[in-house]
Amino acid sequence: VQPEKIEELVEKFKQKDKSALARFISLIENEPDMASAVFSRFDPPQQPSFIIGITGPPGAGKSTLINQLVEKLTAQGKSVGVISVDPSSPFSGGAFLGDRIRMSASVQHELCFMRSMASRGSVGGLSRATFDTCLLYEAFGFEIIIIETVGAGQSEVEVLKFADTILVLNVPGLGDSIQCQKAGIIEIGDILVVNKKDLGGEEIAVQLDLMLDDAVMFIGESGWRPPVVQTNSISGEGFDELIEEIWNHKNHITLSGELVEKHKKRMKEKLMDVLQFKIRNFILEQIYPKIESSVWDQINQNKYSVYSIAGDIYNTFLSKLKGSDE
Ligand SMILES: Nc1nc2c(ncn2[C@@H]2O[C@H](COP(=O)(O)OP(=O)(O)OP(=O)(O)O)[C@@H](O)[C@H]2O)c(=O)[nH]1
Ligand SMILES: [Mg+2]
Repeated sequence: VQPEKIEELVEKFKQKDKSALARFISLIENEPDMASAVFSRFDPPQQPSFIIGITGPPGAGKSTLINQLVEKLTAQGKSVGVISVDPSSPFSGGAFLGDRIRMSASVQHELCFMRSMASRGSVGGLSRATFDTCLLYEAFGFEIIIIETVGAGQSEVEVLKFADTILVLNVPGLGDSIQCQKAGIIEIGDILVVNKKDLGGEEIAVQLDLMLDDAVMFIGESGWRPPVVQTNSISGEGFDELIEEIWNHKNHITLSGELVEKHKKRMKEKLMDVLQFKIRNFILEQIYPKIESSVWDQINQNKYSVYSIAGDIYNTFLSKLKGSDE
C-alpha cells in the first residue's frame, strides 16, 4: 500500500467511513509492518473505549446476547464495535443462515460495526490483531467495544485480557452444572450470566451464587462480587439488569483505580510485544545469518550450550547498538 493511499484512507476514516475502517483492519491484520504508518497518522482518541469481553461454551448464545446488547446500547445513542474471535461465529462465515439474518439488523446500524478475527495462526498473532482492531475502533470513536470468544483454547482466552469487564455465560441444558467451572474461566468473570432463561437456568444461577458466597477467590482485590444475571437473549428479558451491572462494574473499577491499571498494563504489554518483534527481527536479519553455521556446530557438540550461545548473540547485539551510537 502506497503512502498516498494511506493518507487518503485516513481522511475517509476521519470522516467516519466504515469501509476505510474495514480496510485498515485487514491491512494491519495481514501486514503488521504497516501498523506504524497507519497509527502515526491518528490523533489521540477523544475518550478511551470501554471494552467488554464475552465468553462461554459454544452455542451458549454469545452472539445473540451481543446482538441484543448492541440493539439496546445503540438505541441509547451509544456506538459499539464488535470483534468476534470465534471461528464458528455468524460474523466469520462458517455460520448458519439463520444466524446471519438474526445479526443483520444491528450489523447495518450506523452506530455499530462488526468484524471477525479468524483464530488461524499463532496465539500471539491473534492477540495482536485483536488489540490493533481495538485501537482502530477507539480511533474511529466507538464508545464501547465488545469482544466475543469461545471459552476454550489459549488464544481465545488470551484476548480477554484486553477487556475491562468480562461476562461469562452459562446455559441450562448442558448437564445442568456450571459449565465454565471446569474450563477455569469462571474465575475471570466480572459478571456471570445465565442465558436462555426461557429454558430454565434457575438452578445454575443458585449454584453460582452459592459458589460465590463461599469462595473468597472470586472477590477481587477491589471487593467486587460478581453478580449473577439471568437473561433471555432472544426476547431481551434481563438486559436492563445486565446493562446496569456492566455500568456498576465500570464505576467500581473506575473508583478503585483498577481501570487505569488495566489500561497501563495493556499498553505496557503491547509496547513489549512490539519491541520483542523488532529486536527479534533485527537479530534474525542482522546477526544470525552470519553466525548460523557456527551456532549449529556448537549445538551439535552440546545442545545445552544454547543458553550461552544466546548470551553471546545478545552481547553481539549490544555491541552493535554501541557501535551505531557513535
Ligand atoms: N431459547 C433460547 N435460545 C437462545 C437464547 N440465546 C441464544 N439462543 C439460541 O442459541 C443458539 C446459539 O446462539 P449463538 O448466539 O449463535 O451462540 P454462540 O454462543 O454465539 O455460539 P458460538 O459462537 O457458535 O459458540 C441459537 O439458535 C440462538 O437462537 C435464549 O436466551 N433462549
Ligand atoms: Mg457466536
